[in-house]
Amino acid sequence: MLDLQAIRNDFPILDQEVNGYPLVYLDNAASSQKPVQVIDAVANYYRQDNANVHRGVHKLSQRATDAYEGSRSKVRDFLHAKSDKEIVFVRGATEAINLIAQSFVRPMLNTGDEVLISHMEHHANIVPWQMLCEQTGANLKVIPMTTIGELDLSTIDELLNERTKILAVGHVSNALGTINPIKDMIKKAHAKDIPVLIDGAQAVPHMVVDVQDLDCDFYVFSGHKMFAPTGIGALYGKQELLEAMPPWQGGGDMILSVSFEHTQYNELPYKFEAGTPNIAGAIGMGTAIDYMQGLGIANLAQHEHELLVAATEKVTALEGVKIIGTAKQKASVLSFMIEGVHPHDVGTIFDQQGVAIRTGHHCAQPVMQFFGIPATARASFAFYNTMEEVDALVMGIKKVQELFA
Ligand code: C6P
Repeated sequence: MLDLQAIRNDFPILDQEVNGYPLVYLDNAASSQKPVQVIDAVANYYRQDNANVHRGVHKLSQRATDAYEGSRSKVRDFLHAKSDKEIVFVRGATEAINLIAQSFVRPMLNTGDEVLISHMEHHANIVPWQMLCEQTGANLKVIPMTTIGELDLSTIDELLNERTKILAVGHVSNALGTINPIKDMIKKAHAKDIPVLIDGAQAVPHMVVDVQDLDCDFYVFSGHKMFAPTGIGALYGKQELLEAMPPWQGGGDMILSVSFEHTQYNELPYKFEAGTPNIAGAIGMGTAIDYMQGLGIANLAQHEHELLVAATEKVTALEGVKIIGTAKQKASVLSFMIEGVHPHDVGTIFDQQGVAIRTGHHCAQPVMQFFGIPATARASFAFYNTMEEVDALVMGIKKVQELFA
């Protein structure tokens, strides 16, 4: 059992009123809130240790380097990766996907080759591949989706073929909440020697992830959705693949030696971390991992599951409301439409009652196109949410219906 009041006390931002109501924050899929432990870790770094990493012999630089590299080890442990060399700090999931597209996939793509994604991807896992296909003459292929928002894997054996150079798929859909059967998909792709990238942006805040058990080649996520600061995230890559890849960006710290004739690149993971990194962000992300692990990620997942089940039951029972995305396996996200009301109006009326949800296409326009809708209203839960907040969601819907009756 989680002590929710104690947990909520760790998140100072939750204790405020918005438009005269207690804030109900249900926009965690867009960005989660930060516990005081993370805020303090970032502040203390700037107060006590601030210096550049890997460069100075002086004490502050050593402390900054230790804290930064300590966070890398925490991410390695969090993902159950083999080695710190497999963890590259990036700005977030978006940057990690672009890095893999340009450094790993681009050199092996020829005209007529294929990149395979799914219909429920976030734009961050569509557009970099589309750009790559335009650059190389390759084709983007899409795994279809069913009307309940599950991947339709009936044609996966044909979609994974000798032309496929990578499968890039989301672990959890941000627009629908669907948990995809990525372990099976990875197995199928590997049977044909096709590497797999998993976009874990919506998974890591909600479940234990074990990249060795999944056997994925690459796994990416953003810190800000898992209680860490913005502007930091991680790319996991199997060491032998990262070793063989060229650097993506050039600059300081990613080199061993430079002359005008030749540059020798640094070893992993520094080869992929050109320039001064987001040191404070990495430290904050390590602290966020400590925080989640301290509470037990499985406990957090269980509580969120109960919130989602309760919210789904209550919203399903309402007349004139349709849930978009009713997959059997879901995490955190409840997307819905209220009959006769544009989702943006829903969001505005919710805000007037202090309830923060996201409305729009959620950077997943192909999902909206599939369902023939412009947008949805989306409530997304984190472990600090309560059953009372589920009730606030239901009340919010009723209020919208009253106003639009
Ligand atoms: N989704 C949402 O409201 P960045 O922007 O790099 O931190 O994360 C991009 C991203 C990639 N994949 C998935 C599955 C995501 O959900 C996101 C971000 C937010 O749903 C903001 S658009």
